[in-house]
Amino acid sequence: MFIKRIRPGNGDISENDVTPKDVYDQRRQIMKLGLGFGITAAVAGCDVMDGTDAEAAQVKGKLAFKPGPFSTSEKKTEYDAVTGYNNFYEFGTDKLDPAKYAASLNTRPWTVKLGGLCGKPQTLAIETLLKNALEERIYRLRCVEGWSMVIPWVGFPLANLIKLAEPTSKAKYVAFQTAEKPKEMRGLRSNVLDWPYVEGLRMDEALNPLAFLAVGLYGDLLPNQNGAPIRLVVPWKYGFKSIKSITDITFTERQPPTSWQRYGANEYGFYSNVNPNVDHPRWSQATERRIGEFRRRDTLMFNGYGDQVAGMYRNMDLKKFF
Ligand SMILES: Nc1nc2c(c(=O)[nH]1)N[C@H]1C(S)=C(S)[C@@H](COP(=O)(O)O)O[C@H]1N2
Ligand SMILES: [Mo]
Repeated sequence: MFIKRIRPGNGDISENDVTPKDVYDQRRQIMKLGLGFGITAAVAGCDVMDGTDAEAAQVKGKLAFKPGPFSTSEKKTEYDAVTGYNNFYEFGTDKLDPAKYAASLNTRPWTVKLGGLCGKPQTLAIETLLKNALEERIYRLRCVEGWSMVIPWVGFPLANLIKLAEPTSKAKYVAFQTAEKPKEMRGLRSNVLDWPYVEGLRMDEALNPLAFLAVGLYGDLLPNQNGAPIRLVVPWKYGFKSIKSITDITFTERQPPTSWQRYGANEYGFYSNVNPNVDHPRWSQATERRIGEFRRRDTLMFNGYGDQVAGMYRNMDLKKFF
């Protein structure tokens, strides 16, 4: 059986015999997530970890540091820049605000609720999700303001989580929501955006192996300013699609609203694919500044991930669906 193969040492006694039902169910969820995860890791030539205990031990200290299947060998952005220059409007609109103020967010306890059009709606504890984050993937994260970074994320494919919930055939989109905690998020006093922050992907985008949930960076847990305890990363889209501090993932039939579309639909579309040929109404998107570098670089179509993602947009006019 597959699960036994990736979990050597699993005895013949069913865990069901010795474990209370709720703990057993939670462990089964861990194993299911771990199974999908193990397959991805195996493709990358990594060893496959035990589904539970070894991972739990690792999460306490450093998260595993393994290159994932889509890692780049580009020079990484300095840790201090990755964690000191951020956008997270729940803590203010200045790029230095999140590092200053995000410590007030309490990320334990934390759950992520999977719901909407799916056969297995469920709420997962953050601990369950952390135990499955054994893969390092280094991606460029592009932001609409024309800056980019190379970040050694720790995370796992979003598809693994989606498959757990078994979305129905009616589910065409995935909606994401950030925590809304006014006492812990000083930025919520301002109405610069509608709260909570929301985002969305089409189902095929969400299932693309490049889309992932990050729980750490540089081998450690995510700092709050980078979206602790769990955030989305969509490497071929502008930075704002990568929603932080997620509490809800909901499967929908209709295209869900996004915070930046609500802010200005003529400026920010639903798709927001990195596209040097489609300018933002107020600025060119042809070049970007890699944080830590002086000279601007040409921005690459789909942030350089065209081989993985261009097929999803083959019949779409990307000037119209921007
Ligand atoms: N909840 C939430 N998620 C968010 C944002 C935000 O303000 N709130 N900002 C977005 C924008 S505009 C960018 S560019 C990226 C920045 O991610 P980083 O700070 O990890 O580089 O987060 C995105 N996710
Ligand atoms: Mo952004």
